[in-house]
Amino acid sequence: MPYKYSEKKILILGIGLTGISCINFFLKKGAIPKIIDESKKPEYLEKIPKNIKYKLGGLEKKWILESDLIIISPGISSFKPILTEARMLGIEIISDIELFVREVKSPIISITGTNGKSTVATMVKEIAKKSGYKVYLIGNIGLPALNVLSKKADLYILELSSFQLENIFSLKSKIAVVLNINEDHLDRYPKGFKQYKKIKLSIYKNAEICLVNLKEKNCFFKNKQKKYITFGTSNSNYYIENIKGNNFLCHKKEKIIDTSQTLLYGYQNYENALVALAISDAMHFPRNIVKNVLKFFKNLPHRFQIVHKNNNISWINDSKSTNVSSTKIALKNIKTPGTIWLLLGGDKKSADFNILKNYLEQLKIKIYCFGKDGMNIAQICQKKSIYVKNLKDAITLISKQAKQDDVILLSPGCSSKDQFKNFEERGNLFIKLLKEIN
Ligand code: UMA
Repeated sequence: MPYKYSEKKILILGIGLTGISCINFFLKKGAIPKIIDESKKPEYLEKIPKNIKYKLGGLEKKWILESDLIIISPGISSFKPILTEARMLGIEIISDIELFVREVKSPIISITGTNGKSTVATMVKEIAKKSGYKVYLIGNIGLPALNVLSKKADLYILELSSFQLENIFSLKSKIAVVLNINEDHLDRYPKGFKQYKKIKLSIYKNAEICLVNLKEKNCFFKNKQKKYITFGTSNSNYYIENIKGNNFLCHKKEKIIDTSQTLLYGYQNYENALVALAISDAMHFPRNIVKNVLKFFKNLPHRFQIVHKNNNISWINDSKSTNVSSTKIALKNIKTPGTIWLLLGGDKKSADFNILKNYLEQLKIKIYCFGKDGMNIAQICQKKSIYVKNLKDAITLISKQAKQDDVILLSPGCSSKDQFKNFEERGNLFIKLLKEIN
């Protein structure tokens, strides 16, 4: 039975990419929603069609409590007291992804994890496309799922954040994977990491095939009724084997890809490619296509990308590092006799940066901490840290001191929202500043 929206009182929370995609969806369904935003000047205000009523500057209680159905944008916490009250009154609160999955028939591959989502999802999309599929990669990657509803598709790849997963109830993935779960977004979850983890693992609910990371305890998931494929450890179905310093992506004792023959950079990208391989096999994509795509796959922008090399000084843009574990991963990849100049800081979202302390103490490193939590982060390894106001000040200082074999790494471990629009703007500024110097 198709869902009927036209007779419902519908309210959308958040005038962003998601909110606008929801308005368009409902108008096509013959329903006229209302929309509200806590900001007085939301970025996408002008995209609201003329016949849609909106309110700005707060979550209008009356509008919320008189609704039948509320669609919540991922950036807005589901745990706000007014939303708890609404739920208790029986008002349905769902995400745009829930609306989407109620509509589509084609298979869905769902990908979540603290780090690596976009890379794995993009790898799989490229492989699917080359295998002849009409495929869309949607969700947290930046393309709202509802925007592709009118297009014909054989397959959807859904990149899902924990924010989106909070309000998805009918997702039935052909394949679901949790890549990893590390501390992130703790400022969002009243019950802390446990709650974040539970929400991430909810991606496996109703999935036909669960792809499970055996290397990470946080990712363990078991349900007797389900079909599993495992990855991450030597006794998994898919694993990485190191033979004489070379890393091979393997499946059941067979070496499939020699990573030294690829353009992949950073161990985390071998792990990402391994998951893409596992998904591709489960989808029966031809192996020769899989191998070819992964061989030529380059790191996505702002994800541990070498953006400049001069006088044997490397500049790495890892602006997508928005949590402390991704900074640790980036540091682990750098093997140099020189000094690492780390740019760290922004909004740490209540994360505990002390987990880096021992590690930083062992490294030949100088840390420039900037942004909202820069001062606080500089305390964890005081002797090696210096607080600066912003990226520009840091780069000016570093450029005067960096020598041959040094690596300048922007891997902030924090959200960029305190000083930038998003991580892309932060990474682009890093590139602009280094180009001015070099
Ligand atoms: N707003 C409020 N109250 C709040 C928070 C936000 O009213 O407490 C309003 C803002 O004023 C703004 C609107 O909500 O006008 C924005 O909504 P949004 O933050 O949900 O942003 P969208 O533009 O709809 O983008 C969202 C995702 N944003 C977030 O999850 C924060 C995008 O992920 C996603 O690409 C897009 O939908 C399409 O699906 C971005 C992201 O930062 C990339 N994701 C996080 C991450 O990757 O770590 C989870």
